[in-house]
Amino acid sequence: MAYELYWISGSPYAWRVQLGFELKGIAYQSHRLNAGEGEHKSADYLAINPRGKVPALKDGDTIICESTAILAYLEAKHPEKPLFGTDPAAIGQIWQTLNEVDSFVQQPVQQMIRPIFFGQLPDKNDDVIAQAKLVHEELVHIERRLGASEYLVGSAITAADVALLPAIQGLLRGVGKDEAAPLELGFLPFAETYPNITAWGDRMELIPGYEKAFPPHWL
Ligand SMILES: N[C@@H](CCC(=O)N[C@@H](CS)C(=O)NCC(=O)O)C(=O)O
Repeated sequence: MAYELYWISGSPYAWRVQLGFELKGIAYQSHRLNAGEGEHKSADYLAINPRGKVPALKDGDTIICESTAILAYLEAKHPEKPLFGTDPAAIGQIWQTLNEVDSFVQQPVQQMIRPIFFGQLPDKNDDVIAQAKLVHEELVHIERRLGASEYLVGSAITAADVALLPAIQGLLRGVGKDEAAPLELGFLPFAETYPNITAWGDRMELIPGYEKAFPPHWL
């Protein structure tokens, strides 16, 4: 039976799972939910994920929610083309980085770009600036790491890279909006501020299936 993936366009958490499917070369049945119409809060979907959040994966009778858990589930079922490492040090470092991306990058990026996307400036200028400071603090660490290795953990793409990419793409989309310019958040030009992250992002865009996983409503 085919995997069934429930997702919303632009969700960084769903996007990382879609990238995981592409990297592993696994087919899935796509269920794109329309957030504007509240499809993720429908009774049918709440039966799959009672929190009404995406992504969710259905594999026969098995349902897995939470993006990182879905990636780990796929890894267990398809260990070829590993995304979670094969030796203890790499496995530990990948999980460490996944948690760091979620706590210290994705969260503040989300808090920073939401007010930009949802027309809440200038009221929320101070909040956005405060979150941007947190994002910079973390990107400095990541920039250093990507100066020392090709990917976040070693020389091959792992789940940590897959998780970081949508956060960076969301960040760039947010700070590139005209409304954000007066705030001078200090990210742009990104290639000058964070050259190693930019070069890593360019490599990540070469992932087979990158275009397929790209949020359709951003095109
Ligand atoms: N920790 C979860 C986060 C999932 C999440 O927050 N998804 C958002 C989309 S980015 C969502 O479904 N939001 C809809 C809502 O809360 O109404 C994961 O890793 O999957």
